[in-house]
Amino acid sequence: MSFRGPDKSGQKKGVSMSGSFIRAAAEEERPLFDVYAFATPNSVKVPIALEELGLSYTLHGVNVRKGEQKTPEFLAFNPNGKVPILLDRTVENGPFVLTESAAIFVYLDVWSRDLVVRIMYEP
Ligand SMILES: N[C@@H](CCC(=O)N[C@@H](CS)C(=O)NCC(=O)O)C(=O)O
Repeated sequence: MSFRGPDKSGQKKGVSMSGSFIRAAAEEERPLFDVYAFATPNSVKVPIALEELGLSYTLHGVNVRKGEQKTPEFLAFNPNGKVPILLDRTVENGPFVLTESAAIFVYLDVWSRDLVVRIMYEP
């Protein structure tokens, strides 16, 4: 399951990967992804996958024992109120928000396969 987080900018919506954004992020050492997670297997496997793929990310702790997954800020990204979630910051008009660890894995697999093509051939 995936969905877009709230868009308060009024910008046109649409999912479009950007090679130039990825190059700029790399040059400025800006992480490509944000991961919201807790110390559970479903959560931890997401940063493990990102490490294995060599993709940069910022890890945000969400303490599900304290109910931090039910705050309005978190629910704006995942109304299901569960971790992990992944925010892809390389998407124009993003971030693109993904939930469900298995869906995140499939997304990262496709994303990393397309990476070289996007960087080499997209403006
Ligand atoms: N099938 C989901 C399970 C997600 C899930 O159940 N996350 C738990 C932690 S492992 C959670 O956020 N629990 C808090 C709650 O349900 O309130 C996945 O693989 O991502």
